[in-house]
Order: sequence, then structure tokens, then C-alpha cells
Amino acid sequence: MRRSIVTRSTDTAVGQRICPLCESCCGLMVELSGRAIVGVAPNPADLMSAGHSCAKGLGLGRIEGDPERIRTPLLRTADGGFREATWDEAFAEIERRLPAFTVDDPGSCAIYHGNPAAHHLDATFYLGELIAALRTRNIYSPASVDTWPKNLAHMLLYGTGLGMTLPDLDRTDYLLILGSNPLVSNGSTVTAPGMHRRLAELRERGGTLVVVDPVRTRTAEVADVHVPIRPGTDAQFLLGVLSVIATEGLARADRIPDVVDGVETVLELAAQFDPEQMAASCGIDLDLIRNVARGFAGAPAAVAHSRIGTCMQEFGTLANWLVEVLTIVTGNLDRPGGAMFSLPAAGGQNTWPVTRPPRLMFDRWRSRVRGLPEAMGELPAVCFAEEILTPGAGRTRALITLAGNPARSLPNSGAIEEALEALDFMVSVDCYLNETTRYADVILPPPPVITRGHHDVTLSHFQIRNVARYTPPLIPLGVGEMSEWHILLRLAAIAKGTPDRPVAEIDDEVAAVATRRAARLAGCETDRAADATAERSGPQRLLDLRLRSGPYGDRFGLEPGGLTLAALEDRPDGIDFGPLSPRLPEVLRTPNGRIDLMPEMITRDLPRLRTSLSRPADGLLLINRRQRRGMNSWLHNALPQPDDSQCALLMSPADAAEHGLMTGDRVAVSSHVATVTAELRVDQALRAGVVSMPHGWGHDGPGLRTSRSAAAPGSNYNALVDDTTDLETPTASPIFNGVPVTVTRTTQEEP
Ligand SMILES: Nc1nc2c(c(=O)[nH]1)N[C@H]1C(S)=C(S)[C@@H](COP(=O)(O)OP(=O)(O)OC[C@H]3O[C@@H](n4cnc5c(=O)[nH]c(N)nc54)[C@H](O)[C@@H]3O)O[C@H]1N2
Ligand SMILES: Nc1nc2c(c(=O)[nH]1)N[C@H]1C(S)=C(S)[C@@H](COP(=O)(O)OP(=O)(O)OC[C@H]3O[C@@H](n4cnc5c(=O)[nH]c(N)nc54)[C@H](O)[C@@H]3O)O[C@H]1N2
Ligand code: SF4
Ligand SMILES: [Mo]
Repeated sequence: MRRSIVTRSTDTAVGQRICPLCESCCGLMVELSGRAIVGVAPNPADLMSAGHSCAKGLGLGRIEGDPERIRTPLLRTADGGFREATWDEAFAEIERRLPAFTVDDPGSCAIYHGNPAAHHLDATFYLGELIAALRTRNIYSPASVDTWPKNLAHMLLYGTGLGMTLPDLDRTDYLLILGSNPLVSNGSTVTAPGMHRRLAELRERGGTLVVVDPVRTRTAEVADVHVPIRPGTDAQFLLGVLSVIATEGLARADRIPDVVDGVETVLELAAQFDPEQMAASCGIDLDLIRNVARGFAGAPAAVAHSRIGTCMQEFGTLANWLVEVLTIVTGNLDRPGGAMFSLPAAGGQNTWPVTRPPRLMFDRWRSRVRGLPEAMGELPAVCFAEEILTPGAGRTRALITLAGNPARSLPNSGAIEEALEALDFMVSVDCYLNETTRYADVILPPPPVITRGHHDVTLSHFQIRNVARYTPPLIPLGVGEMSEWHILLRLAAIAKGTPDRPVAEIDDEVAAVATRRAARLAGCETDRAADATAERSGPQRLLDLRLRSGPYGDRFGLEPGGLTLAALEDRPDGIDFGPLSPRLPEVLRTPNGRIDLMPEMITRDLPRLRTSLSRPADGLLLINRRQRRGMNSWLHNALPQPDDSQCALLMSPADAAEHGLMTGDRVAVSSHVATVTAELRVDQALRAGVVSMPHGWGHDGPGLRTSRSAAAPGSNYNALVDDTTDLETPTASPIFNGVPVTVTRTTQEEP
């Protein structure tokens, strides 16, 4: 470990750590006393975050120090509780029970890997090994409730789901944000720490910020224009905007890259949609559509950025396709201030050369019960419960969860918990005994975050500047702690029926494959790459291989001065490779190397939208909101939360008057799936016809070891959401935003 930690006084020391909590990936200064985090401050010298941080990152000490966090493996006892166990005991139990589902009946053990897994090198590099060992296609993650419509739209246009376009925030003149509230979430599929500053700078340089959101959110508050759209109508809004662009001749043919096909077709299609009808469908003034069309098309540089509000809804894929179409036909693709591609230091789908004819990573197989399509190697999360609960050959009987809480993050929590209960065997790698892990037979805890080195292999695809950073482990593993990659490889060995294989041997095998690949990318002999990285092991070796064979790499010495992990270790504030620069056409991974603006899968989905236009808009639609001190479901126990009413159901004054409700009333919120109760709060920020609740709550029921959050459990949004009939058709994503609900006063508590 070099330069990772500096002694400050006799008993404290300070080191750097990239925050592992959200996609902003802020650089933090962490003060340690022994093994405890006693202080956290933003790092002003960090080349990405430049001093930005938030309450969650600054709360890392509380999060890591939560006395209820699991630090020792837990084994289920005969009375349904848990007891602490040694690692040997825990793995012995897994060895006794897991191979029945991986060796004897391959495919019957599923895996669910959650959000934090994407923020650690361990899972980034070793999850694949475990999945291969499970010999299963029953692989789930939040991606299918979070980003798939966006992934699919980008895959259809540019060839990869991860190589997305990014809003070039710092250089744009016109930013249209749809379905994202970065002043609370800190942004998603865009890594741009310090959003508040960046949005203020946009306006200071005379730029325009438009926010499309049913709620006047914190982000909408700082915008020039807020478009208070009815939930689920972003595609209609964008069709209206494009229709105006088409009929007023505002497209910028002179700035559209040569590799784009279908511009005329898409404009002709858009012109068929009457902006007035689209405005009515969105429940907004026609002038808003016209002004956005003219402002966006007329700006020197403009870009639209869509996120979760546009994904978890009825027309997610169409909306996300239209976002790209808008950017492209106005001549804003692949230019500064427009939509650009990053060039990630560790490489990835859109930097690696194409060796085989590219194939859409979508619908290559289907789920057993309902025949729903795979995407990027995973099944839709809406299949999770039914694959466990539906009898027959191929039924899922065992489960591994890694850093996930499907009982609170997937739709229809009632069915999810019934399914978890029905499993024959379950292992969780997790630091809490929560709504999901309470069903496990064995729980294995990850080690403290400061024992792990970090580089954002995945999230650097979303960085709005090409900066590479690595923060090394600050302290070694302590007694009784096991690294998460070690846990994953032990599980893989057991699943394969070779429990006694040393982890170091498997790691060498994984590295040998990675070395051959890296050598190929770097254009050197395998031995050269192997020798250059021989002193390292674990995630650090795999990372070094990726960096050195990546776009800035030293090619294992062939390119002296090029990037290595050692270079990043010497400069933990990061190395700057400059602003995003144009990457067309080499960035494309589509079958013909071009961009087709009218993919067939899109054409097939349009009639569904047309049909919806005649649907009456009445009743209340429930949408989701995030909270500053939350991270989905898992920080509520560690971080003090502002107050109990933060889980309130928000309702507009007009709806409250119509329903005869007041702030402080206890209400029953019912969908066609379930009923939950909540406190009502009347809030001017909401448009009429819309109510809002946060997700990730409902910390109740038996067996939890989260006493602080259980004392103020909140309501479980996801109990209300359907996982069977109402889906975003192309991707089979659940519709979390725009759930029809009724709201009535009640004196009852939740059943
Ligand atoms: N504090 C905090 N930060 C987080 C998280 C957290 O839980 N807490 N979670 C992290 C994760 S995993 C993710 S994926 C990101 C998500 O980051 P964001 O995408 O920014 O997510 P939200 O803050 O939920 O913002 C979504 C917005 O969409 C709006 N919306 C709802 N329905 C519609 C609709 O139909 N159309 C439009 N246009 N808007 C709609 C909502 O009102 C809300 O303001 O945040 C990450 N950051
Ligand atoms: N209604 C509704 N539902 C949603 C959303 C929404 O906006 N609305 N958002 C969706 C989105 S975007 C996402 S990403 C998902 C999140 O879905 P999940 O990833 O399933 O849920 P989290 O609440 O993030 O749970 C993270 C888990 O990881 C554990 N953990 C934390 N750190 C580590 C670690 O280092 N190692 C290990 N092994 N475990 C760790 C925590 O204890 C917790 O159990 O929720 C989705 N669900
Ligand atoms: S914004 Fe995200 S990355 Fe930055 S400190 Fe907060 S949680 Fe961590
Ligand atoms: Mo997410």
C-alpha cells in the first residue's frame, strides 16, 4: 500500500477514499482512529468532485460504525433465529447444502445482486465467476427495475447498453432533464459530482435549464422552466416537441453525423403526432412543448438527459429513444455541449474491439414461466417471485443475494417475501439482517469499506470528464474479516463442487484469462502482461490489467508514460484525460456500424402509445421520490433521518380538497395489488392527479436487526406495485411511476 494514509496525530490518520454510495463517486478524506472512521470531509483536490460531498458520504463513519451491522457470519437456528458462527462453520453449512442446486440440479439456484455491488471492485471482477459456477440463467439485479428501457434504447441506437451518451453538462447551453432529480439523487447514468454548482454555472453563462417532472422538485425549483407532466407521458411530450421541430423545419441536417440513418423517417413519424393532442395527454400547456422545441433546436449546444422517472413507466423505451432522437435531429450528438460518449480508463463494451458480429444483448433467451425476455444476461426482476413459486422442472429452489434487498426494491413485495420463504436454501452476502436477509440460512458479511481499494470501472462510463482515479485500501483486513472477492470465490468453488480449491489458485485462473485478453488488447505477448502485473493479486491485479490495456494504458511497457495502477496510486486525486471528445463512428457497436433512428423494436411499440392517447386521464397516480439521507432501502438505520413524516404521502392542495383530506390525516393507499397506510401531507409541489411516496421503507415484520429504522418503519411503496400485468412492454420492467391508487382516510394501521 503506498501513500494511502497519512498520520495526522498520535492517534488519528487521514486517507482518501472514493465514496461508494452513489454514482457521483465523490473523493472523500477519511479520518481514522485505529480501525474506526472518526471524521469524513470532502476532498477539494479531487479532480472529479472538487470538494463536493453530501450528508451520506459525510456519514460514512456512522454507516460503517452502525452497531447493528453484521460483522460475523450468521447461521439460521432451529427456532428460526440466527447465531454467530465462524467463517469455517458458515462455509461448511453452504458446502453441505448448496451443491444440491448447482451440481445435482444445475440452474435451480438463482442469484440477485443489488446496487452496492456495482460500487465495489470485488463484484465487478469476481461476480462472473460465481454466476458461471451456479450454472444458472436465473440472474437478477435492480437493472431491470431501474435502467433497462434506457439501456435498450441505447443498445438499439449505439450497440451497447452501457456505452450510453452523456449530457456534456459543463459545456451545454440548453439542458433538458426528464425524470431525474439530481439535487437529491446526485444524478444517475451521469457521474457529475456537484450538480448544484454545475446547474448554477449553466445558468450563469446564459444557458437554459428545463426540468420535466410531475413534481416541482428541488431541481425543478432551480430551473428556468418546469414542465409539470402527467406521469408516464414523456414519450408523448417528446413526440410533441419533435412534431414542432419537424413541421417548423427546425432540424439541423447540417450537424447530423453521416452515420445516422432514418432522419427523414423519424421526422415524418413525429409530424403525424399533433402537438396539441400531446400537450393534452401530458396535461400541460401547448406553449411549453413549442417553447422547448424552439429553444432546444435553436441553442448553440443542447442536450436532453433522461433518468429513472422516464424508465420506471409505461413507455420507458419509447421515451428514452425519443430523448436520443431529439438530441440527434437537432445536431447535438457527439459534439461539445451535446450528448457525448466517455472513454473509460479501464475500457469497456464501447472501447473493446468487436471480434464477433455484434449481437443485441436482448431477448437471447426467455424466462421459464412467462417467457419474458432476457436483457444483458439477466432476467426481468418481475420474474423473480414466480420462478420460485411456480412448480415444475427448472423451478428456482435456492438463492444467493449479494448486496441487495429485493424484498423492498422489487415490485409486489408480498409475492417476493412469499417466494423467499418458499426457498429450500438461501445465502446472503450482506451487512444487515433486513427484510430480505431474514429469510437466509447463512449470512456472510462484507468487510469494512476502508479495507477495499476502489476505481469506478462501471461508473466511469458515465463520467462527464475523462478522469481516472483509484483510492487504495486504507487498512488491512482485521481479524475475522474476509474480503468480498474471497467470499465470492469460495462460494464459486463450493457451487462447482470443488470446495477445497484454494482461493489464490482460482484467482490465478481468473487472472490468466484476463491477462490473455489484456495482452490481446494491448498488442503484446501474454508473458509480458503477466510479468508486468505479477506482483499483484485479487482485484488490484485485474484492475491493473484493465487500465494498462485500456485507452490510456502503458500497454505493459510498450507505451512508456501510459496509465498503470501504480500511476493512479501515486495520484489519488486522479489523472485528468480531459473533457469528453467526439468518438463517432468508432464508438458504435451496432451490427452495421451505423445509427438507425427507427429500429424495428421501436416501430412495434408505437401502436401501444397511440392506443393510450384515447384513454381518459382520471384518478390518482402514485409516483416515487428519493430522499437526501437515503440510499434505496439501506441507510435508514445508520443515518439519523429528518423526521417521521418524510415517508408521508404527498398530495396536491386541489386533490386534498376534493378528497376532504388534510395534512396529518392517516390514509389508506390502495392499488389493485395491496393497501398500505401512510400519513398525508398536502404539498404545493405536486400537480393535481399525482401523489408521491418514497421507496425502500416498510422496515417492519419479525426478525429484523435494524432497531432504529424499525422504530419508524415507514410505508412500503413496493407492496403496491404490480409484477404481473402492468409492465413496460419491450423490457418487461415494472411500472413504478404512475401506479393508479385510491386514497381514503383511515384509522387503521397497516395490516
Ligand atoms: N439520496 C439518494 N440518492 C440516490 C438514491 C437514493 O435512494 N437516495 N438512489 C440512487 C439510485 S439507485 C438511482 S438509480 C438514482 C436515481 O436518480 P434519479 O433518476 O435522479 O431519481 P429520483 O431522484 O428518484 O428522480 C426521479 C424523478 O422522476 C420524477 N418522475 C416520476 N414519474 C415521472 C414521469 O413519468 N415522468 C417524468 N418526467 N418524471 C417522473 C419524480 O418525481 C422524481 O423527481 O439515484 C441514486 N441516488
Ligand atoms: N418503488 C421503487 N422501487 C425501487 C426504486 C424506486 O425508485 N422506486 N429504485 C430501484 C433502484 S434504481 C434500485 S438501484 C434498487 C436498489 O435495490 P437493491 O440493491 O436491492 O436495494 P438496496 O436498498 O440498495 O440494498 C442494498 C443492500 O446491500 C447491502 N450492502 C451495502 N453495502 C454492501 C457491501 O459492500 N457488500 C454487500 N455484500 N452488501 C452491502 C445493504 O445492507 C442492503 O441490503 O431499488 C429499486 N427499487
Ligand atoms: S453525492 Fe454520492 S458519492 Fe458524493 S458523498 Fe454523497 S453519496 Fe457519496
Ligand atoms: Mo438505481
